[in-house]
Amino acid sequence: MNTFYITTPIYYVNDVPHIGHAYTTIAADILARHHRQLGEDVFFLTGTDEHGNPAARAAQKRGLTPSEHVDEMVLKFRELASKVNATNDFFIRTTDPEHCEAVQSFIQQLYDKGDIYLKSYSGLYCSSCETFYPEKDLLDGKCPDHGTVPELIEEENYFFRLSRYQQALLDFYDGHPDFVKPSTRFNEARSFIERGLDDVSISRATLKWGIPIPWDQKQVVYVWVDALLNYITALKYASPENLLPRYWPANYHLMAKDILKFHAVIWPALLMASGYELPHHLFIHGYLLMGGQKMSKTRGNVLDPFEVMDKYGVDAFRFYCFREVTFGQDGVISMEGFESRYNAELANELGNLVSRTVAMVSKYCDGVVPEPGEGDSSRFSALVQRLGIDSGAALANVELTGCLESIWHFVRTLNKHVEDSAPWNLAKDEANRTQLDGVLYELVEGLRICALLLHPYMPEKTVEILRRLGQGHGTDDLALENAEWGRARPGSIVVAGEPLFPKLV
Ligand code: ME8
Repeated sequence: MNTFYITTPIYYVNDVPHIGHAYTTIAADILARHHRQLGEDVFFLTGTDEHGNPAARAAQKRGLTPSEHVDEMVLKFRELASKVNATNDFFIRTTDPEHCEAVQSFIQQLYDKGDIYLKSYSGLYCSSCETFYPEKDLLDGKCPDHGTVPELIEEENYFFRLSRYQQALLDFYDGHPDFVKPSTRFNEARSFIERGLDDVSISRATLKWGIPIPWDQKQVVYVWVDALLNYITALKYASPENLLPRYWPANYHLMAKDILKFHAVIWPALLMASGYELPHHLFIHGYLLMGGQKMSKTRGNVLDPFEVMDKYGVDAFRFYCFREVTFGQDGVISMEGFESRYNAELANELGNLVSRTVAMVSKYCDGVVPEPGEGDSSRFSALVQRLGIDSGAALANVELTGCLESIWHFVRTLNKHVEDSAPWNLAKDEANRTQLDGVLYELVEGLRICALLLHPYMPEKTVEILRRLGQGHGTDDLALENAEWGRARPGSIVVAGEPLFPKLV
């Protein structure tokens, strides 16, 4: 059986989660659900990055110990994952003792091998990014990401011989042109490596809140090394079985471009140094913007995902995020945009089509899904075959918006079919019976297929659509191999109900 291992970044717990975190988690969940529908053995990992400066500072501000602070904050991140209906197989915390031990043994191995050495260092450090910046990379002397002035830090640190892996990284990039997607990000990462790699500090001497360096307890492991390793350590203790041989290398690490460099340069070098295979792909998505600026905790322009989901429903939120902004690009989201798409597409085009279909089967067929009758099956069969190919290819390439676009095209085709065939006119004359049955079957069958394809995006509403259409909605029924024309069960009973997406006024 094919395996599919997908990860989100592990999120910082210096503040409560925001929509950007929900976005990446939902994207990973869509892919995890899709690969499960393909019958693959999926492992989906998310979690929290709990060590380092920002968490320690946030704790201090609140008059708590770092431990107390992170134990409280992690609840919000777990709540977010469950609120967005994420089907993650494990939730890693970098404060898990198993993770800490695995990190220590990983870096001990690199130290023993001579890939880590001690050096005095001074540099400009942005403690929000947890990274040193060469002066040339600053904008007006400020961090390009946070707009804050970095501090000058001088200390004796352990360094990882990143420079040693420059050529191996370039060779790897050349042999794996789809390692980083989209390709613009690949080029960005490759040219960064090509410009030359300096060794990187992998420990902090002034910070206490971290994993102690095993051979020098006065220092802690640099939070980024601690964090990146989660993708491997989690597999070792997520279950009693060591899952590493089963799922590593990861198929996709998802993230936004803010953390590309760590994943595209330091992570593969660390893996090479320790003899692990490299992940198959990194997929770098864009930023969700509100009013033209990246949302971030430091800037304070965040939108509360809990509030949005409470007000509009989880599935509508999941749908909107990937419908509105092309996955991979930056895009603006807004309440106005949400409400107009919700009404036009979810309430009218999808919800109303389900209601009308159920109402017509109730009225003209006593609620029983008719036999295919005399209809337009060959046209629909061809359309659905094409749709299956297009939507599958899009998701294989992580084009979450492209896939949704092709499904929505079909939703519109079905709406047009209702208008063109006008079942209410056919019903006026019993002579049109088989034709009427054909149209109603096509609507039920078309919607059943839409529900299967939309399932990763809207897991709850699509199950409800199948239930209303009298169609199977268990795990086996949701398998993508059933997204083939002609598998709807005639003779089953449709169920009327409240509007699936009540119109917003
Ligand atoms: O960077 N739009 O954690 P973090 C889209 N702990 N996605 C966004 C976003 C936005 N406006 N804002 C955040 C860290 N994200 C490290 C990661 S991984 C080994 C360690 C998402 O809490 C996006 O996935 O700052 C981004 O890469 C991530 O949250 C950063 O989360």
